[in-house]
Amino acid sequence: MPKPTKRILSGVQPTGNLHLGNYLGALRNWVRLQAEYECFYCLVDLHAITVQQDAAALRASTRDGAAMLLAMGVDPSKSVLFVQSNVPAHAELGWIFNCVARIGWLNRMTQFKEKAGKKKENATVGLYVYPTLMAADILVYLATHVPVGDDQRQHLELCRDIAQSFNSQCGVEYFPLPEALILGEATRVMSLRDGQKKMSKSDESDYTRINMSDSPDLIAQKIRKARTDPEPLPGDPKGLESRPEAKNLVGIFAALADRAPADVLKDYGGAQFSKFKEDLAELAIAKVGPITTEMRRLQGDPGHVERVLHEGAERARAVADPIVRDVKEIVGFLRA
Ligand code: AQP
Repeated sequence: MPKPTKRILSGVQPTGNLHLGNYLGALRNWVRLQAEYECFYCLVDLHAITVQQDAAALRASTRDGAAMLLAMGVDPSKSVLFVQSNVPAHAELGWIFNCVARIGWLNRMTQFKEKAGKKKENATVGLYVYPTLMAADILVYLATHVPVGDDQRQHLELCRDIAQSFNSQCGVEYFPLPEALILGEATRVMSLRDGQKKMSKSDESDYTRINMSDSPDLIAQKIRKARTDPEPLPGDPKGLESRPEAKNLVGIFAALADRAPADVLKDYGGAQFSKFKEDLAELAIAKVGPITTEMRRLQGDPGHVERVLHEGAERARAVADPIVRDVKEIVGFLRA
């Protein structure tokens, strides 16, 4: 079988609301990359259960997550959209990779440290081995490129280490070394309340993020209340150093407007935040609003969303299953 040269895999957790960080850091690029790559996009529910979930809420947010991705422009006639747990090959390869990755490698993962926090001993084993499953998600399609936000850079490096280690341990050139695609002006969108913390679904305060399902009024209110400093905006990006909240808002503006931050500051250098925030709110509402409307329409047609996911899982299994069969052969498992 010829190996793909331009194949993408990326995933998003179906937990809670997708936010502007997910959108600008990753999901918007998913849509753009469809023109150039063969794309596999999944809702990673196996990753979601690394922390405790309510079953009914998980099911509902998986459906809603799929509706949101379709509303953003993921096109099932171009890309394969599916739910991770519907393709058992991910978990099978994940186990094999648990037997390739070293404890020392996982101990270096900063996301585990952040998510487990002070209660490390109480975190699930699943949360600890999250990056080996993520490597399986990617490599079970022999994906060559992975569009992600900057926070996933370290996990991608681990995925390459696993691929390389598997290849050399088994004396094969089977897995590619996938490249991260970290694209755009907002690869790390920060919390609206703290410019040092990433915007995140699991932050307790809803005012730290703009959800893709927020109403226009709520978006405007959150931007008005976003933390800033008392200085006016600088005339160029150098003036944003050591002003994390200002830098974040300018980055969000630039990404939404598809402009460089320097270009945005040409218009706003010397302006007060009140004026800038008003324009930012207008821009965010103009970009997010149509997606929310389409998402609501799709929520009213769950049959369509389920059909897309069912067909996506079939197409994903057709690619992943033969790859796992190859891997089992390479590892030395007896065929059934
Ligand atoms: N703040 C962010 N800025 C830029 N990109 C981001 N991503 C997440 N947050 C930001 C990117 O979104 C994609 C999907 O992320 P995910 O839902 O699978 O997991 P996550 O990175 O753990 O997202 P959250 O919001 O931080 O979820 P919780 O709070 O549950 O941990 C990824 O490509 C990610 O890089």
